[in-house]
Amino acid sequence: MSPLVRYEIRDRVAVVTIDNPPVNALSAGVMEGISDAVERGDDDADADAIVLIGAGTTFIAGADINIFKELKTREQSIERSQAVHARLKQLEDAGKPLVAAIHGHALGGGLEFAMACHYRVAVATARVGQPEVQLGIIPGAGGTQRLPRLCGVPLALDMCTDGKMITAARAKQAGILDAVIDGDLLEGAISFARAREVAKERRRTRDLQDKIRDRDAGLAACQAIRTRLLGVSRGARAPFAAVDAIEACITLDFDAGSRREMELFAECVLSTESLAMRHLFFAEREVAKIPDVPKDTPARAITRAAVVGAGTMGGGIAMAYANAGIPVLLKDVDLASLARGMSVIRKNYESTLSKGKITPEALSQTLALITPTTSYDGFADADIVVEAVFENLDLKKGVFAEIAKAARPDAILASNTSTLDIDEFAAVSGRPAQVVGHHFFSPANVMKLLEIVRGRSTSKEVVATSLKLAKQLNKVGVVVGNCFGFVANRMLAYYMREAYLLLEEGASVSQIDSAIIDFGYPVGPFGMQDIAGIDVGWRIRQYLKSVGKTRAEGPQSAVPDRLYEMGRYGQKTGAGWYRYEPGSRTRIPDPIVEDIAAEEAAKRGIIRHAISDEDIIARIMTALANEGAQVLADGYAIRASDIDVVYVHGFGFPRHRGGPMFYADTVGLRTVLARVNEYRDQYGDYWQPSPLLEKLAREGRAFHGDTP
Ligand code: T1G
Ligand code: NAD
Repeated sequence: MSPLVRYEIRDRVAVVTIDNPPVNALSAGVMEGISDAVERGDDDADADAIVLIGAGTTFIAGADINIFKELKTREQSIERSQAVHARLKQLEDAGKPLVAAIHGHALGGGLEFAMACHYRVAVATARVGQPEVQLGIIPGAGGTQRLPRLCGVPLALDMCTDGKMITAARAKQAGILDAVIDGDLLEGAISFARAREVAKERRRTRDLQDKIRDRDAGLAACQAIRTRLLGVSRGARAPFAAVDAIEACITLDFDAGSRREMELFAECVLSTESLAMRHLFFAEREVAKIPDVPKDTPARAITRAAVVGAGTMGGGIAMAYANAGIPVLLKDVDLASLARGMSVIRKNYESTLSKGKITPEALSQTLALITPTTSYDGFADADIVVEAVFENLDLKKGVFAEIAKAARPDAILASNTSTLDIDEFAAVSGRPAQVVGHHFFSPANVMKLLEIVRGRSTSKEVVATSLKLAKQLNKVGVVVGNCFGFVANRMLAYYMREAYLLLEEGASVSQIDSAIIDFGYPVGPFGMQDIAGIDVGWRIRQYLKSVGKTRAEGPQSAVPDRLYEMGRYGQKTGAGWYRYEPGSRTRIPDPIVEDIAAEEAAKRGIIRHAISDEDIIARIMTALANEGAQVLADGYAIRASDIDVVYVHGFGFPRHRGGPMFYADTVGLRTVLARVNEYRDQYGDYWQPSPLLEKLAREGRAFHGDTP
């Protein structure tokens, strides 16, 4: 018997317990251990039924994701799938009632094992799901064949294409679960199993037909979801493969459908898309591991907050706190600015309400957690104060001096600055250990990324508290160093430089944005700047000019400054790189911008020419990777994978491409280096390869260890 699977008899029921911490993943030996134990229970004269349960906090969180990197060929993958399918059939063929008892999560292979059992019971807090598409694969252990048989085609399609978990109540209602247990799960499962034994009931999921019988309705549901996916998958293949597999469940018998699933699984698991998404799965867990901040570093509880500046960001940040149930003061200079800020907040909540994503009661309760104010009264009760006023060094230093007086001595003082030096604020605060950057991304109540900017004196407790707070705010916290623009905006400067120059050289605003959207981003560089505000970038450039710096080496396009001077700040002024009808966020190309680009190109003696989408992507992604390498070499990011997490959660870099550093690895660093050198020769010395890029390319290595 595998040490990861225990066997005992309780009340004439064989209890098979999976014990593979932390999440009972189906690592090597676990699957074998389960089927051996079930076989033993089937033969055990002291057992009338069998219960499968997980030790610790969860049932089974699925296959061990680490295993997939061992799969190198289609044949190897199919062979492995055939072995898994055979084990699940063996479970299904057990002679005694076999009941899965679920707590925590039954995900992926975990739910597939449960569906191969005759019955499934769970506690009310359990969650079940097929999240495989979030790893660029599809269910590979019969999930696309058994799930529709239990809950019908439409729900199976939703679960296998969005990968989201559903509650036990929903799963019971849908027929995935047979009972929700109040009280002790094991006791409940044992009495459930015994009752089945008495009734001589044993139900094989693969024999069920009722919910897949209506072939036309099933096929129609598949077509409908394919159409919907076209609008949201952003180029990812796995969701469509999941639909193909479920379609096979409708059109073929169980064995042929399973075979089709194995083939589609093999295609997905060997894809770069899946490599990229598995890379991100682990990268998103690595970001919380800070080499010099041990896991047991005390993190303080954040129960009350205050935000200074009720503009685009301050308002969103206050919403993020309120959404997490944390009361927050929101201060601005005067009532007019405050009213403007609060009306944007109210409008955002009303739009969420109109989408049915919040109830009227929850809306008013959440909104009530935000207290607008024009004074610092009450700031002494806050565990954290976040500054989000205009991007101006002197203004922010003044505000930091004020909040340092108003806030409790142990309160954390955070700045949402996009680019400025955190140590400057620490110096005026009189408590540098409490000062940290909390760089949210616009819209702050939506974007998942929180760049945690560590100043020279920021304490480990403040770093640990910031990481814990990020989770509390449902954000992904990434600890970065304190350089100009930190990680996200420092690299963004090169992304935008190339976008501006490509525009001057002949590509249009919408061509560049569509190329980036086809690559998989939700919005292109110009559409994004219209959301964030062209004025924010202008303020940063003004500050840099005042200190004799630029954001990125090389030619500085004057187009964005000219738009600023025309009062075109983007969505907030109805025009920016695009035009917007009043009250609409639909981007309308504006020839005025193209004319300005042509004028500026002429001033710089540029002969405008047609540019391909491939060249646009190559230029922009090469600029990102090269500067990313420099950020790593300078030590402002702990790992290359942290940069990937920053770009996926901060700017919507497509998950199925893994992030800018992972994507560069898939292109090959020798190719990336060759491009940097080619661009230097073609466009100028401002293109300089990062020494780290040169070194890794020379050694045939990648940013993430061995080449993917
Ligand atoms: N394989 C390997 N390691 C895993 C793992 C898995 N499936 N799930 C979690 N871990 C590790 C994780 O890296 C972390 O490690 C630790 O466990 C705690 O995780 C055949 C093909 C269950 C909701 O996609 O969604 O089944 O960082 O920090 O926040 O059809 O983990 O501590 O070293 O995330 O409490 C499908 C993945 C697999 C579920 C718990 N299953 N896991 O969240 O803890 S494919 C999934 C999760 C499959 C079949 C197919 C979450 C969780 P470390 P954590 P958490
Ligand atoms: P904004 O212009 O929309 O809002 C700034 C607000 O600060 C205004 O309401 C203003 O009245 C208020 N303010 C100014 N001085 C103040 C003071 N002394 N006390 C209280 N309130 C004061 O700007 P924004 O886009 O919200 O940017 C705010 C900060 O967030 C900047 O540092 C910016 O760089 C940073 N940031 C912006 C974005 C973005 O996409 N807009 C993203 C991340 C970070």
